[in-house]
Amino acid sequence: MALFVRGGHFLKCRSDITRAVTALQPYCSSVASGRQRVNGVDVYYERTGSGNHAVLLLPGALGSTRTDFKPQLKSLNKECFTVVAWDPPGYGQSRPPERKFTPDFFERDAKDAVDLMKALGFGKFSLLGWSDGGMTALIAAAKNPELMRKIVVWGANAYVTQQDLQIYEGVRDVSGWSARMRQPMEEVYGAETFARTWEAWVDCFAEFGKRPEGSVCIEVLPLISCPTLIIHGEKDPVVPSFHAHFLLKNIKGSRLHLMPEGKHNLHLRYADEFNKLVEDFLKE
Ligand code: TYC
Repeated sequence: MALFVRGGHFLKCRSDITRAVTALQPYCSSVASGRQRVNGVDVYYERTGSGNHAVLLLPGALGSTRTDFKPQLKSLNKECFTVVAWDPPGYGQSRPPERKFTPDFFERDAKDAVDLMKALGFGKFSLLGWSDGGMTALIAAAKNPELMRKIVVWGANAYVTQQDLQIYEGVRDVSGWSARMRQPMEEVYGAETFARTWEAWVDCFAEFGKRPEGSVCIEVLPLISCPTLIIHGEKDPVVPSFHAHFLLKNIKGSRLHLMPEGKHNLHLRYADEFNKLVEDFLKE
């Protein structure tokens, strides 16, 4: 297994990781990056902190460590937590392979996410999932209760309605996106691959819409038994708030925190508030 520290330092074996990352903290960014073979794919991940509570950050659709989680990797408490962020297979720097949006892609991501954490040597861990990453986290938690400490999901939905599908159709053509939204993705994928992959994502959700109740993961929600925090931005234009209320109702013992000014990217726009909220929940 290889692990790279940003800044060019290369570490060969796992026994070196903790010591070397800790030693580098005073000199440079303490975020290390590495690759781990998971179910046939070289999965890219970043890692920071040395706390005994391990946490995996799961990005949104086509998202990646680099585009989605900078403020969390920078500022989540490094003494309490060991924070890992991954690029799911086919996203970001976990390419090749090319991303395939088969009907079971969330289940595959959930298995790969859990297998990554196991391969990195974590026994029990928490999941923090944004949007599509939230759905992946819900499925992973439902299927692996013995491995879960806690989960946090935000901007997530367990099913799609016709209203949701209309929203997705409205953003199918990425040439209509603002440069601010489009550029980071085009930097990761190149313009042509990004446009094509995004359309494939929209097509896949249109297929989910044909399932009973438009389910993405409704049936697994009752299997979630770990403490669950749902966060939702009340001004989220792409995932309406009723989705968060549905999750609250269908996940035992879960709680919902609404952010009145939050949109879909609330963890980036209100990073300090978000990080504090999540840390408090994870530490309880
Ligand atoms: N679940 C989607 C995601 O992971 C939600 C979304 C859809 C966000 C369309 C933005 O333009 C968008 N990102």
